[in-house]
Formats: sequence, structure tokens, C-alpha cells
Amino acid sequence: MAADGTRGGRGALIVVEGLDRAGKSSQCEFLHKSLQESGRSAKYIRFPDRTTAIGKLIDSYLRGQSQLDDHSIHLLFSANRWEIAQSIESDIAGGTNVIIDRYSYSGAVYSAAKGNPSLNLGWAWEPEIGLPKPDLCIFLSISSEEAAKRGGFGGERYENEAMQSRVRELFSSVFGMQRNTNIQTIDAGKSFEEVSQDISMVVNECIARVDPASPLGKLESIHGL
Ligand code: FDM
Ligand code: MG
Repeated sequence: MAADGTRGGRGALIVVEGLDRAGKSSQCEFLHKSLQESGRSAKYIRFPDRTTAIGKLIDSYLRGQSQLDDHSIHLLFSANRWEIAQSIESDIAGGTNVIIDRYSYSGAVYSAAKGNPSLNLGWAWEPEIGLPKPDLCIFLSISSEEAAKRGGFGGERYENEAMQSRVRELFSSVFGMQRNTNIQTIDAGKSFEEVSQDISMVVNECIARVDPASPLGKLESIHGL
């Protein structure tokens, strides 16, 4: 059985991006379950994948247990995607829909948001070029007011107001510059049910649209970055 419940064909690569507290993980889990319940093959992965050797370095950095140069940690986040890229490609080729919680967009935007003068968005995007390209990228958009209502920040690095508001601006610039990528912005300030319905609509459209004959694309450079 293929991704859409028919024979043959490849799966769709669906990325979910957004700020902390936008509800990415709960929506991804729900989407994963609903795809499986509708008889489709689906897998859910998240970045950073903290289980690999590289992921453990990232985890320790995020928890504030280690210090790393901004460029070094940036490249580790990217390497953490590259080490899983092949398995994503083979899942997709085998007909499984892959849902990814955070991807290269978070990678570029969070690093660039630190304001290091030698680490701008353009530099940050470079190591992402060539990774599997999403067939759909859902941006769960949430206002700072709504995010604040959802409770305080956790204790990890980047979980503070100044960083989040820079991240918000940079997500808009990056998504505004994307030309050949299917980006769908969804208002994540609505109820869980409403958001999951909006997600399900764009995901079903995407799965129906994925051309079984055309292979998964690769991320390209972003013009104007
Ligand atoms: N993050 C995540 C990055 O800085 N770069 C990346 O490439 C990725 C995938 O890691 F603050 C940041 C975003 C967030 C933190 O992610 C951990 P979760 O999803 O909040 O656990
Ligand atoms: Mg977080």
C-alpha cells in the first residue's frame, strides 16, 4: 500500500514549523495518528533528534550544560538532519508519509536570531542545501500575546522573549522569500480542534497532489537571503 492508500507512489514529506508553544508537537502527534487511522503509512520524527551522538551534544547545549561556538552548534543541528536524511528519503520512496517537527527553517532562523554578526541567515542556510525538500511546510503562527497565555517558558536556551521575537521576525522573512516551496501559514492561536482541521486539509491536499512519478526534491539556495 502506498501513502494515499493506493498501490505504488511515494510518500509526502511534511514539515511543521513554528515558535515554541505554537503546539507543533501535539499537532504532529495528532496528524500522525489520524494518517495512520485512515490507513496511510506515516512516520513522525522531530529535530533535533536528541538520541544520536550528535543529538546528545545538541541536547546538552540546549540544557545549558555545555557551551559551544554559535557556528559549531549551528553545524551540529544541520549535521543532525544530514545523518537522518537518507532514511527519510528511503521512507518516502517506500510510500511512507513523513511528518517532521522542526526542520531547516528552525535551523536557520534560531541561529541567525542570536545576532552574531558572522552568522546571518544566508550563512545559516548554506549547510541545509541538498537536504530533502518538503512537499509541504506548515508554519504554525502564533502571536506573542497568545503564546504568553499558554504559560511560561521552559528552562532551555532560546526560551526567552527577546529570542522568540527575533525568531518570529526571521521566520516571516524566510517564508516570505520562498518561491518554489509550498508554505502554508496556519493560525495556531485557534482551538486545538480548529488547528488540526486546518492542518488536515492542507496535508490531504498535499498528499493528493504529490506526483508518484516525481521524486522528492532537494532544498535549494534561497534567493535574496
Ligand atoms: N533549534 C532547533 C535550533 O536552534 N536549530 C535547529 O536546527 C532546530 C531543529 O532547538 F529552541 C532550536 C529550537 C528550539 C530548540 O527544539 C529545541 P524543541 O522543538 O523546542 O525541542
Ligand atoms: Mg522548545
